[in-house]
Amino acid sequence: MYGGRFPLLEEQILFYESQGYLQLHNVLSPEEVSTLRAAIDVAAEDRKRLKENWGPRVDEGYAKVFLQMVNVWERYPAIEEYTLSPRIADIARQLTRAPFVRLWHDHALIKYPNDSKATAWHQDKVYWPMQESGALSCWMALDDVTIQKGCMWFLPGSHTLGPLDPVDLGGGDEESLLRTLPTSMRGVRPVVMEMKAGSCTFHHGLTFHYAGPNVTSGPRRAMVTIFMPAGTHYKKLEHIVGDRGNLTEGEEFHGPLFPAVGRQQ
Ligand SMILES: O=C(O)CCC(=O)C(=O)O
Repeated sequence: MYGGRFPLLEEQILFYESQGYLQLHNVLSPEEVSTLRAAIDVAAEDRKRLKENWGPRVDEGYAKVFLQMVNVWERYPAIEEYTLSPRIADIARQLTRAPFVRLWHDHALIKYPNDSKATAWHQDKVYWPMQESGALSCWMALDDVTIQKGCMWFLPGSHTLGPLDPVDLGGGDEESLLRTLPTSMRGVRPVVMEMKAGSCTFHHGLTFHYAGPNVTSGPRRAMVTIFMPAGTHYKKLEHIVGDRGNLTEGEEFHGPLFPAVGRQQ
């Protein structure tokens, strides 16, 4: 499962480079989607039954944004097969034009039906302990996602702004972006990423993104994998996955906690 390559056109890579995101349809087959979705459901059930956290210690406000289970690939072989899969990692490699990429972490993000808040507009890179800005996320829809379901939105070209201040992820509403953005971006319209399960988006770590609350009667399950281009260096910064790997300031990411995936063929 999840094998093979998903070759991109040069124009898709150029689009990603200029806009900071790319949407790709039918990356997973229906069978692959249901296998991964079932594995995520098992993880969510186990987490509840075992009274585990598997994510950041969060306050009430943040908990309503989504259920976040971090580094689930290490706990479930069925999820590991997806997270380290050549197909997804190779798309990340193509987009970053690197010889290979390394996994930073994965996380399953579930917005439960009629019981969630918006994910505030934010940039990811400002929370990541990396010196360079090339890392990116794959947001894989495991349910059909619409605006009502809490799909992703991007602000095209916002990765060119560079890192801005971190925000309170639990405190955002649709208007929050307008208050935080530099005036140069105020005329740019956010783009909405409705899509079918098995389709995904990739976004650059500096691209502003948002997801609304899930106001439907079914869950919004997404599997997110974050990749760093080869040669990314560690920067000391507190992060939800903890200080993994005992890296020192300026050291290149390496080792089994950050496996090299998606090597050039
Ligand atoms: O799924 C969401 O609500 C937000 C996801 C997100 O912020 C991310 O993948 O970086």
